[in-house]
Amino acid sequence: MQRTLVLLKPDSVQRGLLGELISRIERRGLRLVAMKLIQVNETLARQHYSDHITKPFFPGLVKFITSGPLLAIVTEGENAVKIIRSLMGPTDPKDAPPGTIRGDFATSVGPNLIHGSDSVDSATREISLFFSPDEIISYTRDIEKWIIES
Ligand code: IDP
Ligand code: MG
Repeated sequence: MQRTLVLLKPDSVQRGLLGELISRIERRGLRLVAMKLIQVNETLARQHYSDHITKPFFPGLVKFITSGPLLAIVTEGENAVKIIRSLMGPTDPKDAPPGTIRGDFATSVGPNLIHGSDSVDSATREISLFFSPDEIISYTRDIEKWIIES
């Protein structure tokens, strides 16, 4: 069982896509175990995107992610990290196939709607930036008793 951090970025809020995007995560079978609408400040933005600090797009990325409220979500389930990454599609929406979130709703690599942690280690780090342990509420769904370990 894995947890991963999803951010529905300020463009998702602005475009009224929160329900659509939450629905895609939920109906895929991942559980929403924490969720909050927040306005990210510059300190948190810089910590969250610290891997990209040397990239030319970093200042623009920090401006964008702090430009308005976003919805932060912790989602949990089998292979949650990879499943969210595949629901998102590639970083640049012009390479994202239809059926993915970026392939269905985005055109530009900046405002590309959604963040998902890229590994289990990143997920642990990023979740702890956005949520305290007591804000995460684990539960199971009855269907999960049929998961067969390989
Ligand atoms: P990811 O969101 O698919 O994991 P990353 O490479 O981690 O992609 O980049 C983080 C975010 O930085 C992207 O989602 C996008 O918003 C922004 N970004 C990445 N590459 C570029 C670029 O070349 N130009 C502008 N923004 C970029
Ligand atoms: Mg990334």
